[in-house]
Amino acid sequence: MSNPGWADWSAVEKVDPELAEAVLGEVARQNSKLEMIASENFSSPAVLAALGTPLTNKYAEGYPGRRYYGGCEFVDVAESLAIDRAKALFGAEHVNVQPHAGAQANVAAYFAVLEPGDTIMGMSLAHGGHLTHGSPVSFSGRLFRVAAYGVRQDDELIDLDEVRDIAKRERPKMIVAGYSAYSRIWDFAGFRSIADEVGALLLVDAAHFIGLVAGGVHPNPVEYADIVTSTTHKTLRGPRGAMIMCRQEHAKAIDKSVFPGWQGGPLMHSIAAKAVALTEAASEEFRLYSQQVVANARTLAATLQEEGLRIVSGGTDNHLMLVDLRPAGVTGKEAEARLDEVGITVNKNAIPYDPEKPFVASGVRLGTPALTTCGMRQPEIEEVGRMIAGVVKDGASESKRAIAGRVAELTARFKPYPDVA
Ligand code: DSN
Repeated sequence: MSNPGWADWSAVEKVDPELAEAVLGEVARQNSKLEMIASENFSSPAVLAALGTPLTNKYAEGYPGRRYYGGCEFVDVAESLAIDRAKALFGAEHVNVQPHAGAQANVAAYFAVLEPGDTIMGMSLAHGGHLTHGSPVSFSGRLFRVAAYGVRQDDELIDLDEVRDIAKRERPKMIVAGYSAYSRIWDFAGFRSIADEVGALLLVDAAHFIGLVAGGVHPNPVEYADIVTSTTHKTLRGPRGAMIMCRQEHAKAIDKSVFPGWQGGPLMHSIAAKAVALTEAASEEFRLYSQQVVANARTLAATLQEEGLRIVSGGTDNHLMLVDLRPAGVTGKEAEARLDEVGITVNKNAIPYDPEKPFVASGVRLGTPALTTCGMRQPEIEEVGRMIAGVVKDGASESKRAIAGRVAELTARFKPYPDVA
């Protein structure tokens, strides 16, 4: 097996061949399937290399220049680079790059400015929000009083008047904007003005679309929100992890809430990899990449519509879409399984006002960040769209075999890690 350039495989193979086999199996899977889960991406060899460094060994509770451990001079450089790059890229007054993941960023951000029992307003999970935006099964729904908003039934868009009405009635201390399954540009200015009207803070969870902001193809929530939380591994294409950006007035509270409030030692290898990803995200190459992500999503949505499938809200402005499979008479669960059989990886997803249970769901969520990283452009994406529609509409073994063959041809040309044998 060849060395991919970002890891010394021989060491892993020697010490733990069983684990090495699992890792290589996963890399081979990523290289040989069409990855269409909207929240996934393929980080670069430089990001992966940073993750695999001895920075993982270092304890560094505290922040650059103010640590509870000695020997932090180099990890201070890594963390300061990540902070400064995020500030410059997004125009943020303050950045904390220590949250281990998106949910941890949200819990730390909420507790920086709220007390248990306070009211938050977030988009309901069933309409495209996230578990941490107030779902009863997450800390957010258990520790806070929740007033949820959603999308209109007729056009499946957020109704700002309804959001305003709920906000006036429920008087939330904080409004959470952001999504994990909404395909339209969010009206940050509208949410800001509602928050101001009712005296609420505005938190934007930008986990899904922050890479599009970096690439200049999406409005920047930092200009509108008091606090912006984000993952670093989705459209931003960095390591698995998260960060929080905020106005200076919340800086101390955010930092205290992350550490010592909710986390212990920061993952310094991951923070180093965030620094690398942020420098990549500031590049011209990344700007072109982000434009292509959005162009590819538009092509995919249009292709599926031509094939008779319904796209929730009629289309997409970002990197993802929800496909209503009811016109094809298939559930999300069935479509996910069929697509998996031909080498296309997606997730079933509830659509707004879904008559099915979430584990069955009437839709699938599709995204273009990962395939765009592999170099696919509109012609390939159009073909992928036709294959998806083909599998969804016709589950016969023969047609699935033909499509699986074509998937194999495409993935042979468009791989995330072509150097891994
Ligand atoms: N799991 C992420 C997603 O798929 O959108 C959200 O946490």
